[in-house]
Amino acid sequence: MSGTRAGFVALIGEPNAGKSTMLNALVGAKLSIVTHKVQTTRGRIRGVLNVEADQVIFVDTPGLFAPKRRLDRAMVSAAWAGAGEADAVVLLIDAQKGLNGGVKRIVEQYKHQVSPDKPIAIAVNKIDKVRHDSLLTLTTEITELHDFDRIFYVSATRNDGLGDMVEWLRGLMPEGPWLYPEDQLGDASMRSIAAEITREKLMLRLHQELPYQLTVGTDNWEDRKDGSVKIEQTVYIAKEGHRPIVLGKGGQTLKSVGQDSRKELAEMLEHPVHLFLHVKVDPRWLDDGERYAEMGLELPEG
Ligand SMILES: Nc1nc2c(ncn2[C@@H]2O[C@H](COP(=O)(O)OP(=O)(O)OP(=O)(O)O)[C@@H](O)[C@H]2O)c(=O)[nH]1
Ligand SMILES: [Mg+2]
Repeated sequence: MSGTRAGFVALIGEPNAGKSTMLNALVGAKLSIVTHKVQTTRGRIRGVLNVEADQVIFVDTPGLFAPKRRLDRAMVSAAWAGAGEADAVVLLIDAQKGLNGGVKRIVEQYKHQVSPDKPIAIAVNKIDKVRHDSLLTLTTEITELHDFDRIFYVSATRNDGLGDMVEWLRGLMPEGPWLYPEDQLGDASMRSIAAEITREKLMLRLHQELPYQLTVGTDNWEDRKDGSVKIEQTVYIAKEGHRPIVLGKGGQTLKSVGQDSRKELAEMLEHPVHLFLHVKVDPRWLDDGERYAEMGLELPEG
């Protein structure tokens, strides 16, 4: 195809703004996990959208917040790297929260970290949750805060308003050959998507700090002759004391996590799935480069 364009658009914003929901809606597939909790996404996740001759590669990023722990720092620097590498940036905000301190800090940091020539739009997300007259005041505040190239009002869960945003972004992509084949939706391996799905189910079942002190890796993947898939995964936890909570009474918690994950994986793969979850205490996983690499992150200096 001649006259093609291809480029990257980073989706950035506070934790829970709806970046992963938007990525999945844009691509029409669940590539990135979503929960109602903050700091769900840990690495950069690419999703590819082809419209006519244009290929727009969206990059979902971890939420931007004031990082404390080592893992948090790795996540936040991955998000800024995503913005730095992209051809255009979309800053998502939650319409219900408006321009809170977190968003203002992101805009300040953005001015220092990212070239002023880079196109940036703000996407006011979750407009299904607010009265539309409240958006008038918000629009004035946004205009005063920064000279955004565009403001979009969207609902990622309802796939509302995303079409206009895509139209604008397409035109910003550099001319050149496509970077992914036409039928490829993303770049994450099935092993890593499967680990993320199990982590999503753990995040939904477990409370307080626990979801932030565990990670999941896929150890083994076997396509069997009978058409089924055998997947073995390890849930790494930081403390022996977390084991009984992750397992639950009589192993019930881990069992239902496994059932939920297996069900979703079977639907996604369109094959029966046998999922085996192991729990391993590794007090050092939060400092282990291999675990970071599995999430597409770099281990920051201690
Ligand atoms: N009502 C409503 N909820 C939304 C919308 N978009 C996302 N959500 C919800 O907001 C929550 C957070 O969504 P995510 O997509 O995980 O947010 P995120 O920005 O990726 O969060 P992190 O990965 O933690 O940075 C989930 O419960 C979503 O269902 C929307 O347009 N409307
Ligand atoms: Mg996310």
